[in-house]
Amino acid sequence: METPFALSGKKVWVAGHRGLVGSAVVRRLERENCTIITAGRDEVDLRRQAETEAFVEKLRPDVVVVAAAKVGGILANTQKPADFISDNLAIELNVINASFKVGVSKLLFLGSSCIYPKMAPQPIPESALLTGPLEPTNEWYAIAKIAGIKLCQAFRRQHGCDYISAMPTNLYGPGDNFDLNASHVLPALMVKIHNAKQRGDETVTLWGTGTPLREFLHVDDLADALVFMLANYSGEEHLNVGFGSDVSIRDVAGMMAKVIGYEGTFVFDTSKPDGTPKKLMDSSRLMGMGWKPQISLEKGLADTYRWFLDHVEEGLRENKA
Ligand code: GFB
Repeated sequence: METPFALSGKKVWVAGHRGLVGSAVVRRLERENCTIITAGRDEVDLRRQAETEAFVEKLRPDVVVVAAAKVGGILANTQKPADFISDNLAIELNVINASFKVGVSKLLFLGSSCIYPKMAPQPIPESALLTGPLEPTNEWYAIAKIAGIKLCQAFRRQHGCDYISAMPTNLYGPGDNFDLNASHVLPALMVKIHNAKQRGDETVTLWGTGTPLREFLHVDDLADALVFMLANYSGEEHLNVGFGSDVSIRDVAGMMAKVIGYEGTFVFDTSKPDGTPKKLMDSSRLMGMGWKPQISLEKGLADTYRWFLDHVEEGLRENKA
């Protein structure tokens, strides 16, 4: 296992290329001299072992980025615990086993900051994994992601595979899910505030108390970190990928209102869950290796809103017409 690892000339399979993370990884890899392999769910259902193995056997990638996952915000996680644990366990097990069978030389598994205990020390170091009880709203998803980290570690120990894991903080950016029942907070705020402005509503209702703190990273920064890790990291421990500072839900809603040009106020529906009070990650290991995020939250929100207007809002208007 040598670092740096050269992507040049390699066949790189981005599993989950239509998602927020996968599509950003594809955009970023287009700047590398590699061949990108993708397959939609219509071609291969990664929850099915035989289909996954047949696909990997046929295309024989050199490198795999496991960005395929069942993801969602706080409500979706609470409402569909079986889907979140079962789909994610199946996808990661099938992709990792199939990759091993064809001798993939580097694999990068993606987890999430919710793998850490609810009351982890802040900022959360990688070593906080499995030191306490999880946040109940997303423990099903978290357990599946912890199993993914352990799968990579086990293949490393038993077979010497160069499989690594990245744990991103809360992400946002172009290609996000804007469905209010399933989305994370930032796309939800964008839709709610945008609609309120269009309709001339004086208030927007947010979930919870508005006091939880979240760390937000633009997905293009994440994609850059992942390519950096593929090239420069080969270790058993997962690496945190964060922005470095957090913001309350109330404050980020204010930032979003500014971007959209909305002047109304926010009300809080405290019958909806807050989730974990704070989850700022300690990303000093990765940053110490030389990677840094480039996109400020202000700029990232403005760019994402432009993308939303061009892609999502336009589609909604056409559907209504
Ligand atoms: O982004 P989010 O759904 O997930 O919610 P988590 C973050 C915070 O925003 C919570 C509040 O305190 C929500 O109550 N919030 C306010 C809203 N208004 C809204 C709204 O309209 N929609 C949404 N979705 N939230 C996720 C996990 O937790 O973190 C995932 O569920 C994943 O599994 C992800 O790990 C990184 O940050 O609480």
